[in-house]
Amino acid sequence: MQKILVTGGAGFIGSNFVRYIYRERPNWQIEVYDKLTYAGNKANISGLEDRVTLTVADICDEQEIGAAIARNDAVVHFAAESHNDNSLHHPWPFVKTNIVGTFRILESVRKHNKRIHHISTDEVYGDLELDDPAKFTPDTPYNPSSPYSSTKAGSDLLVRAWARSFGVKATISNCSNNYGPYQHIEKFIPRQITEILEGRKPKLYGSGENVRDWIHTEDHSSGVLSILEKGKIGETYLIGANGEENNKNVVELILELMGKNKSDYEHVNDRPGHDLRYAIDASKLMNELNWLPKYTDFKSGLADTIKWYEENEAWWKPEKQATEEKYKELGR
Ligand code: NAD
Ligand code: TDX
Repeated sequence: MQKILVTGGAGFIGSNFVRYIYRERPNWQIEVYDKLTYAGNKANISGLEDRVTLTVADICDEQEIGAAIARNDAVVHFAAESHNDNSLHHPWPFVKTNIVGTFRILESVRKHNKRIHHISTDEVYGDLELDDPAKFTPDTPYNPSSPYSSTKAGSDLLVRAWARSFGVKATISNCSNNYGPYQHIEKFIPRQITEILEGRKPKLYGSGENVRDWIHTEDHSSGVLSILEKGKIGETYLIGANGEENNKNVVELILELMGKNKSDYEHVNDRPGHDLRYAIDASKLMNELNWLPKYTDFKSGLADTIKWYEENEAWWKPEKQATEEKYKELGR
């Protein structure tokens, strides 16, 4: 593999993946293909220009995406509308980008006989009870709750059908909640860090008992590279790092790491249909492809992430007011 197309490569996880590949595969050329929505930012991939190019276009644009796929060896497909709260209020962009956009990509990789790795989420499996010893496995039935997760589930099913019916060389990964640098401040962890930096209190939805299975974005990147290079065509792999934490504990830890009183947060309206718990069993990826997460010390990963937001105020500040205005309308 010499040339890869990374859709959504100017977003949070995509840009971390681009940096990872730039470092780990010095002979690869990377073309980022990104519409630069509110969630995409050119600055996320700056400084890599000798081996990374940027094409600003929509994955739903048949001509543009077709030409980009034709000039590369493989596509890693991160581009999506990614925020659950947005999907509850404006679902159409989710249907369009996540389902129609993935359809366009599949038709093009089919035509040009290219390899595709599709990035997805553990949310396609729905949620688990707090006291359930079970975790999601690749055999867990799909049962998505929100417009976001249902459109991601739809995109996964399209990929599976194109692999089976047309022999498209596809793999899929479903990963748990990522954290790390360059994450948009609408998301849970960066929202709380930047609220504290602005002198306000963190905001916990509902009781705060909901559990997420946190993984550092570097570990997501290494999992994706393993699957891209060694994964079996047609297979689905789950990526997770045994990082279950409830939201209340995460908020308390952020407050403690930022030198504040642990109880200095507020409860706000809950998210409608709020999934209770996610948990990933990544043993297939570990056993079959010898993958292991490295950044499993959540406290130190969180401390590094806090430091990144403290040092990169110019990156997030321009988005802060508009993001909080959106939340204000929702009472969250
Ligand atoms: P993000 O919202 O930060 O980035 C999405 C990127 O896609 C942005 O750069 C945006 O400009 C681009 N994009 C959106 N619509 C587009 C379109 N129509 N055409 C071209 N580009 C478009 O999202 P993220 O958190 O980095 O998530 C990336 C992928 O990983 C998504 O597929 C998401 O479902 C998946 N995922 C995310 C998480 C998580 O915790 N954030 C966990 C598991 C899986
Ligand atoms: O201010 C907040 N307060 C709060 O309690 C926000 C923004 C969120 N929350 C809660 C809701 C969730 O239980 O924190 C948890 C995490 O919320 P999000 O960051 O919105 O993530 P989530 O809904 O879990 O989805 C994320 O992980 C799976 C990503 O956004 C998805 O793209 C990915 O597929």
